[in-house]
Amino acid sequence: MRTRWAVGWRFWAIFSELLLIADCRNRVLFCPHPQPLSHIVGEGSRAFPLANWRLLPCVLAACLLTVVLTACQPNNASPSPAATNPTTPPPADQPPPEPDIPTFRYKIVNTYPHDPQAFTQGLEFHDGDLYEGTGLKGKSSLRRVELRTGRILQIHRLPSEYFGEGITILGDKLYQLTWQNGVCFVYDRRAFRQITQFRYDGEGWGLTNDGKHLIMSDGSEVITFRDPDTFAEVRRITVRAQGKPVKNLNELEYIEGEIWANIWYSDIIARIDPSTGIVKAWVDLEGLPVPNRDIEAVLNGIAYDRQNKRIFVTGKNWSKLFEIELVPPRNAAPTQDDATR
Ligand SMILES: [Ca+2]
Repeated sequence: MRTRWAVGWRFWAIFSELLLIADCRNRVLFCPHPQPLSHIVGEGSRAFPLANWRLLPCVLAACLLTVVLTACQPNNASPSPAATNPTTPPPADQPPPEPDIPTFRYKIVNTYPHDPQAFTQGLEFHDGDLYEGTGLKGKSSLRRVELRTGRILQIHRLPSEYFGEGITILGDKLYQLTWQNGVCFVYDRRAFRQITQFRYDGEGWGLTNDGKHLIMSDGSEVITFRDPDTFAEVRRITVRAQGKPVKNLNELEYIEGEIWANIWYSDIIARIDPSTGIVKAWVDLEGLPVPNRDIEAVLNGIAYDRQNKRIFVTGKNWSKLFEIELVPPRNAAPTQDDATR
């Protein structure tokens, strides 16, 4: 605004000077322009404005020019507030693009027998034995199994209305989800005696723990962390790979700071960052030698022996259970898998 006034004032000064020049040429008094100004104001001018109407077009042109230039003058001297104090926030920091997700393969280290009648929904290794939860109404159970022989050492059968799902051991307690019954049973780990039970909304699929919280899947891309004393949800993550949700997360295992999750109806395990939900790697178990495998006999069991860093996998009604080592993809950077091989 100040610049516009300055421009207007400048042209008003020129206009006034023209008046003065005209007056000078007529009165020759106090004239600041000793040279002839006929080229500016014209020959034979007289006292302006009333004395010399021939100067009128020039004056009007000067006024018009003043208005036009004032209107068009860029207001450089008074930058808009937006220029000095931008109200538009800078672009939010974009998360760095996720690198390509490496896919690990596997090597079979050992093969063990597995009950082909076990519709496996949960698997865990603890103190030298396997613990297994099985599903289907009327066939659901909780088992302790000898690894080497596959022999059932201890079993608790669920009432026929319950469809058993994932299991996990935390402290002296063993937790078992149900699929659509909305009930989590809590047992004494040694006696398989029920201590209590919790209710929850939605479906129960996989269960594991990080030593502090229960970690639960429900078939979606969401994993919830729950208080082991109340089963209340503490936090949740949404599992994504390259920005896209990964659904059908099923049986879970917590391995060296990662959540491993079977993806239902596939031979793929997602290795998930528990703080962000981002899939850090895949494990492709295609080709495991499972005889008589029908469409429902999907991969659905991961167990980890923390003391000896052994990984076990099996599936629904599989007659075998495999101990595997991971085989990294070519050019893969060294990872913690070196510790689990
Ligand atoms: Ca497991």
